[in-house]
Amino acid sequence: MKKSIEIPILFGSAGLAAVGAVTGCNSQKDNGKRMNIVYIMCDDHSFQTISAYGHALSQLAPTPNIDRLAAQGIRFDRAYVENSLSTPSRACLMTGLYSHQNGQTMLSNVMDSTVTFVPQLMQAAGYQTAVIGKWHMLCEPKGFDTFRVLRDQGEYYNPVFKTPESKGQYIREEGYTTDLITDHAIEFLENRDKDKPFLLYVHHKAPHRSWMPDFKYLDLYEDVEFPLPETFYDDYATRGAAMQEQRMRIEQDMSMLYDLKLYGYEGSTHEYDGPRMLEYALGSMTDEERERWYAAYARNNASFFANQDKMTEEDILKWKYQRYIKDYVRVIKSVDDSVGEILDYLEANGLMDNTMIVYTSDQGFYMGEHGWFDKRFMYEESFRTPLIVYYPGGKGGKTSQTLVQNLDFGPTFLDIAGAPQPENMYGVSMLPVLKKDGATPRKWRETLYYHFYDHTPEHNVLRHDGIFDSRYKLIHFYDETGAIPSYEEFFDLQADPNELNNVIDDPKYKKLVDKFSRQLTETRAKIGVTEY
Ligand code: SGN
Ligand code: CA
Repeated sequence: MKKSIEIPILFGSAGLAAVGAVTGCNSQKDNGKRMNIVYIMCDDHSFQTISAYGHALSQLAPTPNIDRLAAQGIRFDRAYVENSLSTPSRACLMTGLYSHQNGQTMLSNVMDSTVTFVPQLMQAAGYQTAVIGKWHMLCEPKGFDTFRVLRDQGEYYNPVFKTPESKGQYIREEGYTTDLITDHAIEFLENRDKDKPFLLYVHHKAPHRSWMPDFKYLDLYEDVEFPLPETFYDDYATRGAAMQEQRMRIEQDMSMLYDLKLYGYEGSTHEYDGPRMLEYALGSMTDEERERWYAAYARNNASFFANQDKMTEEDILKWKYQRYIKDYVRVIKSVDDSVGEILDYLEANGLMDNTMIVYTSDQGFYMGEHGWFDKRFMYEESFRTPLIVYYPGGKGGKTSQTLVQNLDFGPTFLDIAGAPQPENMYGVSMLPVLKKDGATPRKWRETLYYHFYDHTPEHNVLRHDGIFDSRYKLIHFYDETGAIPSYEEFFDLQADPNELNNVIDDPKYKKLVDKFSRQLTETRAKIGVTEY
């Protein structure tokens, strides 16, 4: 892999001290004047499964607590990420920098350890900081008064956590991970230094693959039939090699045992359906839990095995879709409970008047659109992410069409703390938007830049970057090995919200395509992207 270019980092340790001087709050008591921040981020949570967003799926599996937050806050309909994958997205959140700036372009590479983290700047500005849950970066947590982080992706049951006290060791805890993360988040709120404002990141592991629900929800929605998305049978016509060659199809890339828990099924040729991946998923359960688990799925698998001989390929595909969605929304049920518990705590402790609450995900996720699961692409379902923000004093129940990106969290948090935004952060503080109940300020960005790099065999999505302005989207696909020639796609989301019709060669769009190509070139130059 080529090394990303060096960008000077504005704040060294002298800069951190300067932040304290600017805010005047380095060591003084804040007396609760500056706003606290609770940032809740799930892993792979689609907006299609949050009922406040109104999608058909979520109407059958509602999220009353996330909706409760939306009823008091702002639902952003145009919130996007800059690289739709966990580790890069987390690195962007933590540094306020694009992937090519912080070096965390892919899942597996190591980011530049000299880069300043936003929580370091928040600490210097007088905030108490904590992160609880999924960390998923190879570097150590930096800038936190306390942390409790999962190993790698984390386990769904009885996970191991690392804390400052555990001295590099991971220690196993008993319970369902979503609940443990919630309990530890509340523990932090309870035990924090009440003289300081706080920034708490609550990072759920859920609902990441392989979508393992809590026991109490294993039968939930069993009798519900979830509708197929309009693009479920997309034939990928008009679009290029990346779409044809990806490996994210429910039909052939989702495994019957590891992903879909059809234990005892004998027809699988999927590489994940061997003992190694089953151990990966279920290995942290106790023997008794594993028995309960198998018994629950045996009950729900019985009708599949009873009808298997009569099932066509399409019947099997539809069964896979139902099982996938059901397990996914069961996992979401626990996440929604978690949001409810955190809101209850903040309400009961008089914190709602002075705490901003964010609910979001590290990217979007395909719930069968284009026949897919997973993410990575700049197409809407993965590029776009849910974002709901409660900002004290706001009217509540508002929706926002303002174009925002995960790059904006760093600048927003610093703005709330009254700390300056480092020059190398290209994001924009959302504070003016929040203060105006979601309305777009007169001077606001017109386009967003996206860049995905992690072209690995697991889901085989070609590298791509692109520009989007809320209506038109230009995507440039390229292959770092040179085996596939670069090409572009262009979509008009007003005419074609499902992005089925690539109009790159349509003369009607020529002027727009040229304009977007120019903007893409200019943006790359402005922010220092050298690989594309
Ligand atoms: C794992 C998953 C992939 C997923 C990546 C990235 N496979 O490798 O399906 O795309 O994580 O996800 S699994 O067999 O381990 O479940 S991310 O959210 O961390 O970016
Ligand atoms: Ca993720």
